[in-house]
Amino acid sequence: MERLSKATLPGADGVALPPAGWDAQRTGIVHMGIGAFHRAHQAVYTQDAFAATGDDRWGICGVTQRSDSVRRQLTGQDGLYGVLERAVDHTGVRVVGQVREVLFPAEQNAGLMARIADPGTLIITLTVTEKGYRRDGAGHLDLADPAVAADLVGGEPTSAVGRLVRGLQARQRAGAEPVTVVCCDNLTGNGRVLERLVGDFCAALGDEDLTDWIASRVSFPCTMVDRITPATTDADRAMGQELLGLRDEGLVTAELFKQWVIEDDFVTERPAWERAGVQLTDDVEPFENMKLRILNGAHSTLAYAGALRGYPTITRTMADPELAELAGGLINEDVTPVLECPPGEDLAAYGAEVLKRFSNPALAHRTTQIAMDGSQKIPLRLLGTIRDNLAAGRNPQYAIAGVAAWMAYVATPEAGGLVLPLDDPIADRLAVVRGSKNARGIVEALMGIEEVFGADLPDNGPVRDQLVDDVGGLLARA
Ligand code: CS2
Repeated sequence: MERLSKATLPGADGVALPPAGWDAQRTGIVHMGIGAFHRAHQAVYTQDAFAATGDDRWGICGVTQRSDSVRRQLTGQDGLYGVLERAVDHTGVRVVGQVREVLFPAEQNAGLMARIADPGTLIITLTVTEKGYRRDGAGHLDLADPAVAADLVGGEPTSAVGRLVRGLQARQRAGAEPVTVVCCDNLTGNGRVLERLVGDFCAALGDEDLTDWIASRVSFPCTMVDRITPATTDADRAMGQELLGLRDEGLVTAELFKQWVIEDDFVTERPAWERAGVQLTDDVEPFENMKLRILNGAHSTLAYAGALRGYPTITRTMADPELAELAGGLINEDVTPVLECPPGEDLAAYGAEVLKRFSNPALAHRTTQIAMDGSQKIPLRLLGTIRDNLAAGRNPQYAIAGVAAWMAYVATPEAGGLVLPLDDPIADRLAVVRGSKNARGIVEALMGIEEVFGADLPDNGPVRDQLVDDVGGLLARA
């Protein structure tokens, strides 16, 4: 079968094509971490803004992190790929042509530095995952991390923050104009977090000129990003092929829903993203907390609890009434009562919609995919809810059950025929409880990890006791 490309661009039913002129766009955005999420989210919004305005300055230069697979997938297709959109009553493909270039920094570091320094580049966006920021327990850049330490010495950078700062340094030296850096990862106050890490890197370099240049010429707006984008399966690829009539090696799969809220803090021009449905606001934090605590909190809880019952997907987990009730209880009893409602949102409706999205039978979102990197996700997704409830004199039993599910998952190598991989940046430290059946021992060992639980929670007897009960119950069943 022929491959998707400019020459073979299809016109089949159910396939939406990129707007005319897609391939003549200039590059105005550098995106670090070009995985499936970026291609299904920011790239789609940017293409829609191009379709609405004809402003052709916002082609994307995608930067891979560790492997060159996305470069291989897209360069053989003139940058084109399909987004397979799947809902109960809708299946369609949108072809995206917004990514005009893909760089693999391990081989093209000079190209990346030049791209960031280029005056045509006005925006740098990032999706490098929670762990990609390499923070220490206090939220600062982990200077002891080997990649960070090496990036500070010099040579070709390999960490996300190292690449970004070395690129900004090249931009400063080239005398280029300001640039806006937009963090699109699921972190509370993501823009502030990244700004601080960049500051830490510059301070460690001892480069005061660069620090001053960044303070006066770079802004770091916060964002909330949302679209469920499971890893593409063989069935998705077969469906994409059928709809396109072509082979697409870059196909990504997503739900129809998408949301992007951006703090309106740009020191440069930007695409007219609001024409594509992006919400620009002065304060993103309430949106971020809503999304992290309701959607991601329930997602992680379902992933661990579902995997412990041998369920491979979130949809299968939601079909178990006990676990659907656990997610509903978390959202309605623990999260929303202590959450600030963002302007224009309705928390109850948002929560109900999230549960519906999780039940989408057309998506096969693997529980073990969401289970990855729990030590990085649990604090943002569940522990804030626990702390806010305790401060309000409430007992967050569902959020505690979610944390217990993570702990039981960490201790359980296999459940109901499903292998539960321990994929986490601190896997070696978590592994001490792997295979243990001693609930109290597991809870005490894991609660002792300060960068996850802080100094306050391990001292909370009632929380610890409930965790021990819950973990014991889960292990007895698994
Ligand atoms: C998921 C998220 O993998 C995970 O941890 O919870 O990727 C989730 O699908 C997205 O944040 C949805 O916007």
